Amino acid sequence: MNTFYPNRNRNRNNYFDVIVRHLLILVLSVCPCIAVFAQDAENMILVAAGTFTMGSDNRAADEKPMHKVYLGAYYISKYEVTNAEYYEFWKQQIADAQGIRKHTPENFAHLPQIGEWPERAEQFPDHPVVGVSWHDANAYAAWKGMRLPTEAEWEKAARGYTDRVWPWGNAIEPYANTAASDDGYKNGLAPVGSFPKGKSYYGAMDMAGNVWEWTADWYSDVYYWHSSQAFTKRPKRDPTGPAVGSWRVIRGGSWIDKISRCSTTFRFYLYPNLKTSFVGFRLAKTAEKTSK
Ligand SMILES: [Ca+2]
Repeated sequence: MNTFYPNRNRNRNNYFDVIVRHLLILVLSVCPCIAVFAQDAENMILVAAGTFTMGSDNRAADEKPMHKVYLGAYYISKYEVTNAEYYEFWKQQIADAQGIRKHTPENFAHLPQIGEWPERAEQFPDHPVVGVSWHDANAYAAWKGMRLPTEAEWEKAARGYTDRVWPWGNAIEPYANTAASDDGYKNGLAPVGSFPKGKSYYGAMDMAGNVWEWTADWYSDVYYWHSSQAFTKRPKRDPTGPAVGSWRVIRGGSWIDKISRCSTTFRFYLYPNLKTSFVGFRLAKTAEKTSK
């Protein structure tokens, strides 16, 4: 009797382990993005649901006016996507008849501090990936089971609930990789996270400088004005930008920009198929709703 029950319990535990293991394999095979996201969870920041102030009354015309926007909970990358991370995506692309893989970053042989692809993935693994189009960024995000942040999500992650001019506060500080010569990375990219004092309210790194970051939204110079008007039907919750456009929004400034273009509200734009040495991206993901 004394030995029977322990054995039976052990068998029961073994059955339980087998069932759990098979269930896990089944779930992961149905949705591999769950596994990928789990690996990245530590580098994703949860931004709690709530209202924040979008835009500025004191700066460029397309940032006006300040208006309240509500966003549901979401995750945003702590860091810009790196060369090493993008390489994992790129190497499993299937090459065409000319040997060219889809979503290949642009080469910058004339900029040895950035270099050619894929050599720079090994040479500068922790640098943000550049030379990627908006379409490349979206393809990578989808591969990771995520997406690009909306312009509203990007701005909230950069400034928090306060009207910070820069992610770290309102005073100009050398806490970002910009065109300034005293930031330690003159004329080139910095490894992501090189400016810990420059972290945002939520702890996101390099939201000012290093590389501009693609967002999901189309650009419109009157988008903020339109969003603030009571008569429009623009959603005041989780807005996704204009319905149509020619350019995609990029945010945060870069290593070639003055710090004035690296503020939390400065808006800029680029044709989505362009691949430049100063635009990269970070990822976002909608947080699952918790049941009440
Ligand atoms: Ca940046």
